[in-house]
Amino acid sequence: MSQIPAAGLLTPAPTRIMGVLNVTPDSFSDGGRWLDHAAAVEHGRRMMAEGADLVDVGGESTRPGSVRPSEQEELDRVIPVVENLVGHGIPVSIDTMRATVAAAAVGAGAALVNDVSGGLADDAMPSTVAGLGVPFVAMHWRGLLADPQEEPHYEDVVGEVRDELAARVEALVEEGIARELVVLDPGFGFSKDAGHNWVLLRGLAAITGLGLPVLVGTSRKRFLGRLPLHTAAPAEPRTDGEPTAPDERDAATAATSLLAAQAGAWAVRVHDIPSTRDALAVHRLTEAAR
Ligand code: PMM
Repeated sequence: MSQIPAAGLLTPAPTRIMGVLNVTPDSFSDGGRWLDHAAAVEHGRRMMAEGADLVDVGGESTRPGSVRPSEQEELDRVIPVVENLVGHGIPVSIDTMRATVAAAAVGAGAALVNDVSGGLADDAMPSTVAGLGVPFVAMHWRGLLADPQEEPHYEDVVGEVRDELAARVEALVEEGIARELVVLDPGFGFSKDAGHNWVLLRGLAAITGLGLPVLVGTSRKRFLGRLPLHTAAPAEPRTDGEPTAPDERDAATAATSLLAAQAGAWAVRVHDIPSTRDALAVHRLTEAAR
């Protein structure tokens, strides 16, 4: 099975675009839309045509309260889609917390494993990925370790996320994953409230400063749904009214993509490709202007 070489995938600038493809009934933004395999593949191909660099295929929603699919259900959702996209020459990452799913997806040609638990949900994940020899995205999420109802608490969210990710890297390397294949993700919205997300976005350079590639996933997340309605309004998120619908958050997402690129992120994980593609082009052209 053809695979995109890891080295090519992880080269630093310019910031890459990872297109989100959730083959789930219940993801918060695109749940249910791509459960049909043909529609999922079509959407993956469209995102590539629009400017994505790789497609992140996931079969499990992490939305609070969602019921985990069985391992077989997850495999049935994602593997045919991975196979088909790879068959079209598309670089694919597999978004999973299960080692068996990661191994099957890489067997089907996926080039990267993206684990929102950072390898903590399944004891077999680190050694499995070490054996597969593909890059591994370790995302920061305390939710698996703490009571999910518990409010996230940080004295210094940037410093604590940085230090916890750095410790995760050491643990993963200890389990056999090559350091140069680890990608870090601060985990926007995962055991972080809106205030934490804004501070983390401002402090992203501390995460990229760890010297490993960084993936940023802010796309359509709730903290982008309550922006002030007027520039003269206080620079604080609104607390009144309904948040905007997830697909109305793409302009805000594109702005975060620009900030991520400025902070040196390796890639951004987004639902809407054109808005982020243009934001990243603005960044690149400004950087190159003389
Ligand atoms: N967010 C979601 C799912 N997977 N993976 C990484 N690495 N980073 C993220 O921020 C992340 C992720 C949840 O969002 P979705 O429902 O839009 O997929």
